Amino acid sequence: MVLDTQQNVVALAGGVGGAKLVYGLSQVVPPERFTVIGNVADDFDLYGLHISPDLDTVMYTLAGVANPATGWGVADDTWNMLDMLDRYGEDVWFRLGDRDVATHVLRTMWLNEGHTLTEITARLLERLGVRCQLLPVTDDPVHTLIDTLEHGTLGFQDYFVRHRWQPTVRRVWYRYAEQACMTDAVAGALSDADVIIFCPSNPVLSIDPLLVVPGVREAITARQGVCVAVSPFIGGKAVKGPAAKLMGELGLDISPCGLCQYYAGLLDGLVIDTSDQDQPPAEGIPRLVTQTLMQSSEDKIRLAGDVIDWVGRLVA
Ligand code: FO1
Repeated sequence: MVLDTQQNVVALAGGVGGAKLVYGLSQVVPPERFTVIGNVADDFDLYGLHISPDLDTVMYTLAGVANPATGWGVADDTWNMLDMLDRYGEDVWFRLGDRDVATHVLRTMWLNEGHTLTEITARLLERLGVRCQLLPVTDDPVHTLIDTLEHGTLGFQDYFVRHRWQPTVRRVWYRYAEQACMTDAVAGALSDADVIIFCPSNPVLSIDPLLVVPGVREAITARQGVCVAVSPFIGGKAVKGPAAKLMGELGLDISPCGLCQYYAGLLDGLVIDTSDQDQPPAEGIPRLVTQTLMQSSEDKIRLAGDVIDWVGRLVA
């Protein structure tokens, strides 16, 4: 059911929750009108390879090869490389599947040849047969760092994977963000966007690292079209991952009103789950109440259709 939309739709996404809505949107928006802006602040180097987990999660999802059990990594992957690294006595805390490694090998090789992450991502997508655009927000390094009570400052993957997001978070910050440049492709996509959608990704760990890149927030504020967020919370809880725990530790309110405050000045609308419909509305921000839990492909496509439909009525 591809909608006959003439609207350019841009989704801001990171992580597994965001990728689910990206999949739904890719099924209802024509590919030439659909662009995803992806987070690179989770990127890191391991075994000499450059790994871009959030870009890969979105890319594998769009290509239909994502591991359905985890949401990250490649379906039907094997772990021979990891087993051998284990045999060598390496601490294999970050699970890189054999097929997944092919992506990191190519990305690292092309980076070493001087190509940008934007060019490399486009090339990987093309080779996987994906027709919409996935744009890293910047080609420059930005690193999410987490100040924790128990372990001091941790890199993102140390916090998220090695420590399974259990440490108490004191502060989240984005190293090198001020020096990073939004790419021309991202600037163009945002200025041509009729609809900007903040996917139900972790606001602090996935959406903020996009908004802190100089120019991104300004481009969204200067939009011609509308900008809406899909809440990642259902009944006051995160569907998956650390969003509710982490935002609680930072003293942030995860109610619909709290989310509108968090994205203050950016939103024309908020999509919330039916279980949150009794929560007070945020003044001046229209909302769509619908089922936001995405378990099946049908759920993802239905939610994407609901959002696009509603946004169309917001514009009219
Ligand atoms: N997440 C985990 O919880 N454990 C892993 O071992 C792990 C490996 C991994 C390998 C490649 C990849 O692209 C992603 C991977 N992830 C893993 C997910 C990823 O680190 C996080 O989901 C994101 O960075 C958070 O958005």
